[in-house]
Amino acid sequence: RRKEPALTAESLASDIADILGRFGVAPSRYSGVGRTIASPITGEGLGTVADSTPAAVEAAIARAADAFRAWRLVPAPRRGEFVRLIGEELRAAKADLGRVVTLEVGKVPSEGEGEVQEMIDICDFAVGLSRQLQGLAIPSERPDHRLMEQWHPAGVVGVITAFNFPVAVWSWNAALALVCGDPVLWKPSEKTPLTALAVEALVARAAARFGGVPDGLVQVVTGGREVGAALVDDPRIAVVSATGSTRMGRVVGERVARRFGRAILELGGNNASIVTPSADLDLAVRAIAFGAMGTAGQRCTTLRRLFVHDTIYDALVPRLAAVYRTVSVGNPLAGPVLVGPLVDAAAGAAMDGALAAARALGAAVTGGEAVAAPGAAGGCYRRPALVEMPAQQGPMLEETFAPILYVLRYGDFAEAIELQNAVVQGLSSSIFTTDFREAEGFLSAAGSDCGIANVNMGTSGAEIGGAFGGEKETGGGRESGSDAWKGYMRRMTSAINYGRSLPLAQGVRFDV
Ligand code: UN1
Repeated sequence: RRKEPALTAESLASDIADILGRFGVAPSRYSGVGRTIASPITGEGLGTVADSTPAAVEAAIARAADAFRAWRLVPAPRRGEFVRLIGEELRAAKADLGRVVTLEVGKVPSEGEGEVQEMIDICDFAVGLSRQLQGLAIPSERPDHRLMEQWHPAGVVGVITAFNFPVAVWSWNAALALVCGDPVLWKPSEKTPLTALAVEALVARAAARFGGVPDGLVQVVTGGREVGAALVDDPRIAVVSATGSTRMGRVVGERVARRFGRAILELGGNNASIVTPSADLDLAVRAIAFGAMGTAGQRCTTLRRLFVHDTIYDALVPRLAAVYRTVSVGNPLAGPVLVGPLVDAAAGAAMDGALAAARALGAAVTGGEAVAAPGAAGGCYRRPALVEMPAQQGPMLEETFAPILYVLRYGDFAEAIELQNAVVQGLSSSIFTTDFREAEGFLSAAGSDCGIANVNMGTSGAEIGGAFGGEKETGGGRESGSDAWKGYMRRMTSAINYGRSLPLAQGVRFDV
């Protein structure tokens, strides 16, 4: 069905307009007066999207608050049926929506489609969950009493997402929020509103099939920081789920806390892997390559630090360097490549700056240079960089959103764990070992301090079934699977007296 690879600005723009048109997005939404949305592939415009005005944001919040009053009364399994229909629309649109992700974010096609698969998966998960939002029945200490808890919808959920997973992260939040009884108001990254408009249209299709979805249940508002701030500060928004930098999350967390709202924060990562003497190096090389170079290093879970035991350093690191020298980098539309563009020139400059800082500290760098991509001169392409560091310092302590892997030797296992935990971020981590003491030690309370800790695999590419998020400056939030749904509901504890007397708890006497 696909035409020849679209390489000119006009053909990219018409490609995306074609898909959005088929989804039913009104052309005025992506081709009127507004911000120009550039494709990272060519640096040229895909369309224009107007920022929501303050009045429009206010109206959207009000509509969402109204929708809450109705949606919270719909039985949860019925709410699940709506999410099931969203999942169906996503299945049918997987190739097209994946293509929109590729055009707007520059992801290689399999990763663009993989992101849509992640949305489908969380919809399936949420459908099942819609029949399992269970509370507890708790033994009461008083005779003829029952103690129980229920989970009720929390209210409107504001979802602020980043450019790098422009649709999957929304779906982790939205699929749960919708079955939990909460309307969803989405502010996508100002770099990626087109994917959001595409998803909004697919949700509208599902809503039409469902019938009776309250107006304002799922909405998109577009724009920059001010639009996000309007959601963050509004007491009608019960939960603010924000993904992005630690700098952004600190502001969001403080402002939501000031009004006693609830924030779910998924912020920076500086993820590490440890390679021990017993590791399967073939497996480790592939896992490290995908973790560090996949998505051009622009995942919050990207592998950024590697600690390699002295005794295997010379067996592993030259092999990795060979991969870094040869991995295919280029225009993801022009042919199969593993590494596509960085999101924009600023990301390239940040990468260059981090590499310069590492070199100044004495690092040896393989790769990192600009790559010319035929037919995509305006895109920002960089060969991933493998950076052998003399010590863990400087840029190695920061998250630079680019494909840079800092490598350091270690001597003993305890030192490796200490190095891995010695950063402010705490998202993901992994160990390569066939020694069960090391594997279990890494997963123990004295091991990795991250929200995610894997064995014999990389740091990225989490499945939706687990709770996703991290500790320390990663923000502490959990989204997606396991019991992350509880973040989208309020807990009600109830004691019920079915007797004829009034025994007080703790044996207190109060006889009036
Ligand atoms: C992100 O980069 O914000 O675990 C999310 C992963 C993906 C999600 C990444 N499932 O790498």
